[in-house]
Amino acid sequence: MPSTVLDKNDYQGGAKWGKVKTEQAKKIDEINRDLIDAETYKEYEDLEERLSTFKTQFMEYDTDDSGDLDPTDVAYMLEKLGKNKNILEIKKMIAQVDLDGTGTINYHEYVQMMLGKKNSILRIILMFEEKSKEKPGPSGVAPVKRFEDLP
Ligand SMILES: [Ca+2]
Repeated sequence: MPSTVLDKNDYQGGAKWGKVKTEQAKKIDEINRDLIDAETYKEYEDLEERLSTFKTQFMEYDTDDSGDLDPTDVAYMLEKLGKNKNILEIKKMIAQVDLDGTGTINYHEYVQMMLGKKNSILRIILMFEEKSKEKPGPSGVAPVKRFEDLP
């Protein structure tokens, strides 16, 4: 029987995986603190809350903890939001927010995408998702969201 090989594709847990996740969280916390200090987005009164949401989202979608959202991560994200896109569409979406041209979205670019002036398809999809979470509808019947209506 072959011995268990621990490589970077083993995401099933364990101390190693936990450590990477913790490091990522720390890094993002630092960036968030800097962003709050820098006052770049001071027009957002609830900036701290927003950044904390972005952190959770980003870490959830960064499935391999690389610190960047690559096309695979974005495909996963869109799938979770109920929007399946092909790789070409995904690459186009990334290109809209990929400021340094790496073909991936780092945390800075993610925040810029969500809070910056420029609009993008990904931002619209994510904003839409956030809104639908905000109001669950006390009567139990939430309005039907039509993802097909999005670009
Ligand atoms: Ca990038």
